[in-house]
Amino acid sequence: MKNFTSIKDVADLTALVNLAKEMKSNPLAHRAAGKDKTLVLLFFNPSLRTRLSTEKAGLNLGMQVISMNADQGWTLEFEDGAIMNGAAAEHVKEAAGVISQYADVIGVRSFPTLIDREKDYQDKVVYSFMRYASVPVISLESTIRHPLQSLADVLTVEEFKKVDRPKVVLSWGPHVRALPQAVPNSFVEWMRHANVDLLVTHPKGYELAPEFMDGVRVEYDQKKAFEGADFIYGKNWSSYLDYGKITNSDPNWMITPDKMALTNDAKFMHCLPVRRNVVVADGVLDSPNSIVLEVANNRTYAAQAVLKTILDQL
Ligand code: AN0
Ligand code: CP
Repeated sequence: MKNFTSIKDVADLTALVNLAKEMKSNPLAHRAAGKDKTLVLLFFNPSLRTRLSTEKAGLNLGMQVISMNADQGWTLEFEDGAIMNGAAAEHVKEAAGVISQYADVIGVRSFPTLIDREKDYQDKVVYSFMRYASVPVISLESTIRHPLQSLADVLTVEEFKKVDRPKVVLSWGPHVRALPQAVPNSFVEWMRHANVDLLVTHPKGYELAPEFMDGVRVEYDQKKAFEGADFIYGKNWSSYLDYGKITNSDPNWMITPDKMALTNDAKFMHCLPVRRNVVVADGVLDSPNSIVLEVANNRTYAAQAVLKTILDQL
């Protein structure tokens, strides 16, 4: 694994999940792996979980960790051949090259514009860093994917499943703001490589990009989708078809205890942050079946497995 931006960078998912389990059982066992190595994390957008869990993963491996908020006052140019007489003070060619002088591994978070679909789906920020950095790059949630989240999601399902091939339902829920499709895109991309029966439910108009959904089952009746589910994964996303728009905010799509009662005593998962009583009702988040904090805990070990794999190859 040179870089980590999608499932395509993973040679053996089972082996990576097993490594994450091993990290969880003894988080400080590999402190020598990252000795004298520096992890630099760049955040073009805010983060609570990704920032703290990836920092902690690096620290657990003995790395030195530097995080930088890159969301204000530092505008980069990403276009080849640009005449830089606008707002951007620096080209990613120099920026990625310079950071590579200080870092052994670089992490980058960059959200979509949700305005220009074609441009967003080129995932330019993370791929530009990969192209111009001379050290490995990991995605801390790119424009269209969130692989560290998805690895933690696969690990969590693996830990909590009661049957060999559980029914996992990704359910859209309403939200007041337009959110990226990165988490659901990635969730689908990873779960179809895991041993699960995957079903996606959302209102008409919220279909995800065909490049992620090819062959994945969709059920437009949320209640029907919940029947017999072993895991419900709640998440809002904005429309891909009417790009970046909120085309439906029907409160009847909120995930409620009544709907959870239709499942096979399903565990409830969410990547967080979550808006209570908008996406998901208190009664679900506060129930014993909610494992949202365990998902967040697993973010550390997902990141630690990825960093360990990369460090071993430096
Ligand atoms: C972000 C998103 O939906 O992609 C981050 C979640 C991991 N969520 C918000 O901005 C609320
Ligand atoms: N789940 C997740 O990535 O959360 P943050 O946006 O807080 O990092």
